[in-house]
This record gives sequence, C-alpha cells and structure tokens, in this order.
Amino acid sequence: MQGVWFTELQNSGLGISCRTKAVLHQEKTKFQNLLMLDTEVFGRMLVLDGAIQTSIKDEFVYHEMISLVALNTHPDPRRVLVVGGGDGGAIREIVKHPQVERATLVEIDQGVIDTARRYLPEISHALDHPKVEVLVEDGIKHIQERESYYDIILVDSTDPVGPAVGLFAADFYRQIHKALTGEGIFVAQTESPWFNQELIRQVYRSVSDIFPIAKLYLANIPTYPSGLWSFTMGSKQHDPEKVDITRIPETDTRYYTPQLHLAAFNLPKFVKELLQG
Ligand code: AG3
Repeated sequence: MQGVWFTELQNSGLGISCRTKAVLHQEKTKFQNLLMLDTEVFGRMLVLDGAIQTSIKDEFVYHEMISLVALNTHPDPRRVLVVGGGDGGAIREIVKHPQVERATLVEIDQGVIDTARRYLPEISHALDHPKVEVLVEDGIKHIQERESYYDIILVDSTDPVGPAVGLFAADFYRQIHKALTGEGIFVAQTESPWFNQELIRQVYRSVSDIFPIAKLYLANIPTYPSGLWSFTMGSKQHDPEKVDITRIPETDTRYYTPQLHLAAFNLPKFVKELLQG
C-alpha cells in the first residue's frame, strides 16, 4: 500500500492527510477500529475509529503535558492512575518521577495495549516497569470503587464519542473527586479550543463546580485537530500556577520545562473568553 494517503476527517469540513509507507496492523477490537500506520512525516501512528491518537514524532508533547504538569504540582505524588492511555505514553512519563510508588493503567481495550506493545515500543515500554500495574477494565467502574486513594488521576481518553462519552461527564468528575486523596489533582485531555468550544466550556464548568481549583492549559500537538490542544485540571488544594518552579526536578523532557509549566496556563484571549462565557 505504498504511498497511499490516510485522511482523518476531523469534522464535516476538514481533514488531515498523511502519506503512508505501510499499514502495519488493522483490527476491529471489542470496542473500536484500530489501525497502525507507518507514515512518511510522523512515523508510526495509532488510529482509533478514524481518529489519530499518537505518532512517534509528536507523542512526547501530549504525554509530557498530560502527566508532568500535575506531577510537578503535587508535593508528594505516590499513587497515580491513568484512565485510557493504553499506548503507555503517560505511564512512561509518570514512572520517571522519583516519588511515584505505583502507576496504575486502567484501559478498557486490550487490543490497544497489545498493538502498542508490538508496534510502538518507544511509547509503551514502561508498561513493563516494576512500578506499573496494567488493568484491562472499565475506568468508570474502577474509579467508582475507590475512595480517597489516588494522588493523581489522568484521563487520557479518545474523543467524546463512542466508548469515551462517559469520561467527559460531570458525574465521572464527581467520582474522580471522591477517589482522590485530600491533596489530589486530576487532569483530562479536553480537545481543541478551535473545534470543541462547547465541550471545553462544559467540562470547565463541571470541574469548577466540583474542585476548588479548575484550570485549563494548552499545548501544540500537530497531528490533532487544529494543532492546539487543551487539558483541564481540577485540584483540591494545590494551584499549578503557584508552584515554585525552581524546585521542579530537571528531567529528560522535550516539550515540558519549568517555565513552560507556567506559560501553558497563560491562555490566548479567545480561549480565556471561552471559559468566561
Ligand atoms: N488521546 C487523545 C486523542 C484525541 C485526538 N483526536 C483526534 N485525532 N480527533 C490520545 C491518546 C494518547 N495516549
């Protein structure tokens, strides 16, 4: 299938196209259509139900930013949970943190884990780390059954369609609040401020109702719709913008820096206005 173009239709009027070198794997899992491509520009790429999830070239931005902002805001993150994220990228960042004792991955789709292990070892290798526990189960149920347990919960979901719809609901955020310890912090990926404004506003409102501190931050991810991506944080005590960045440990990141930790919360005016509306 040399030179064939793959297109993700990001919405009804826009797509992103990548020339592919090969289709490495294709499967209908119990939950979604899974595609592993080798692309000319972004390298290997995981696609679920037609939506690009991660690529070798730009995955570091998303995985560092979904994990490190919370990890470096919490004074003592020992137990960290990732809901979704079966490729293992967020887990890889979490186990780099010296205080973390246990990193738990709860992914509903075994197919994602298996395919990432096989074709994306650069991203998935930490799934075998001794601090990591991998559970194939429903994240919503897992969180319902925990109380005051996790220091950090990260929701690394697909778009709010199909199996992920429940992961963007206020009720789920209430359960997360309950499953977190008294100093707990939660972060969810919340899509594009260009194309998902209603969703961002709605999630931000729910999180502000449930957590004393609610903040949105941004990162540049070229393979995702519009390239500008948002994350929403809910925190019980610690304000991510009040972190003493001189105390953030230097690690081998490629996007995140202590300065960028603060900069990411400085929103463009149209995004700030979106949250006020
Ligand atoms: N999860 C968020 C991907 C959303 C991208 N949306 C799209 N391409 N329409 C990424 C999982 C990486 N661990």
